[in-house]
Amino acid sequence: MDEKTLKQTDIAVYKAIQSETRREMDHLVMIASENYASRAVIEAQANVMTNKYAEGYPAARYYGGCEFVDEVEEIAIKRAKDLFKVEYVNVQPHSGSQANMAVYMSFLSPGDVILGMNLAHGGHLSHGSSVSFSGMLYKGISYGLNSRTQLIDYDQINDLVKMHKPKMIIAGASAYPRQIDFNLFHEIAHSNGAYLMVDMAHIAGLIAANLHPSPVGKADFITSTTHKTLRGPRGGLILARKEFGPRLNKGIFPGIQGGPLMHIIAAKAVSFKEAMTQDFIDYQVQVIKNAKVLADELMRLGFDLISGGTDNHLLLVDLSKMAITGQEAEHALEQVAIVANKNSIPFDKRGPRVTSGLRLGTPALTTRGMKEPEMKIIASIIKGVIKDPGNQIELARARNKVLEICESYPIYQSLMYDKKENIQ
Ligand code: DSN
Repeated sequence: MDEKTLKQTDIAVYKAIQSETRREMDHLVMIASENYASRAVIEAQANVMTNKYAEGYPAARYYGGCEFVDEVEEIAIKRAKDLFKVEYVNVQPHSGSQANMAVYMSFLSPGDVILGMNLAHGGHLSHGSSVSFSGMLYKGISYGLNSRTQLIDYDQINDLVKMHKPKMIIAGASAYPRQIDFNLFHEIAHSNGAYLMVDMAHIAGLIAANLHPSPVGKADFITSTTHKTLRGPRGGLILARKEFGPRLNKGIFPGIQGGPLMHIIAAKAVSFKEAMTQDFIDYQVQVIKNAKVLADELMRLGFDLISGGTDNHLLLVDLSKMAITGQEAEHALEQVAIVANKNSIPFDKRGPRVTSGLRLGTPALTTRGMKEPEMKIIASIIKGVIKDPGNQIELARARNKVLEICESYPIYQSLMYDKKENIQ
């Protein structure tokens, strides 16, 4: 076989990957759902298991030659069970949305009512939004935050449950900076005969490190992604009690997926091993400390934050009283190599493409080793940029400062194929 390198085979893709590696090195990644997977995780997903068809489950496949992919899937399942202390795990979902879809397809019928968090209040598309399969196939009702406390309104959830009798209640969020009370969700679901699904995608790493209460034992079904705070490869995960296993397995395959991505499952296994270490716990402790310092510093500099702070890895800046939209803030920050995302805030008067909010997260910065002092510096850069986004001199100064920080906390140097190469 003619073994050509990627560079020889496809220079365009090679260059794009080099440029992305460089971008991830010299930007401050503050998108709350992103992280830097370890070199071991990245190596594990670039392997020959991408070649293997393995429809079915370990020791019960529809293809021959599965002995080694069986090994990898069994390792991944065992590690995830140990990590989250749960009876059943499915590591095959290609994404968080696929994991959610498999749960719905396994336990709901089209037209059933589901109650999830409003997208504009921090929920996720796949929790019943009308533009997602979840709101097209099922009747999505949504709860939100209390307008005064800006915390999840559990009284409203109780009222909505009584009124709409959902078959499933969904807890979990993409832009909620506080702890979620899974006990209360469990009580409401249990006393009203509804299933409880927790989508822990954002906080899976914090839960694995015991820094956020676990939904295990409270929720009937738990779904997650593996690439956010959990810091694994891009993918999904389902956890549940053993009794639900057979239906959930069928829900994923043959229900909504064909062959599992065995190379990604190998990388998931590696990330679960990493998540069982003291280093990982220390990392998650620092993620939360960094978020708190960033929040306190931004508030000291005059910013409003939804709920007045954070308990987890993210914060949501309320720009509604400032002369800038979420979209403009995202764009201005990008000019100085800070990557974040605009986000709707509760009761936002602007649409989802513009928004009045900015979501900021600390998982990726913390992976690079940044701590409280850097958070203070970054808060002051953000203030300078957002308060005066048209000041080109200030923007250039801020960009240099960001580069300096990035150089002091290097990442992925060993992944640059050719460090000297000039990438256009
Ligand atoms: N899109 C993800 C996020 O950014 O939060 C959620 O799946």
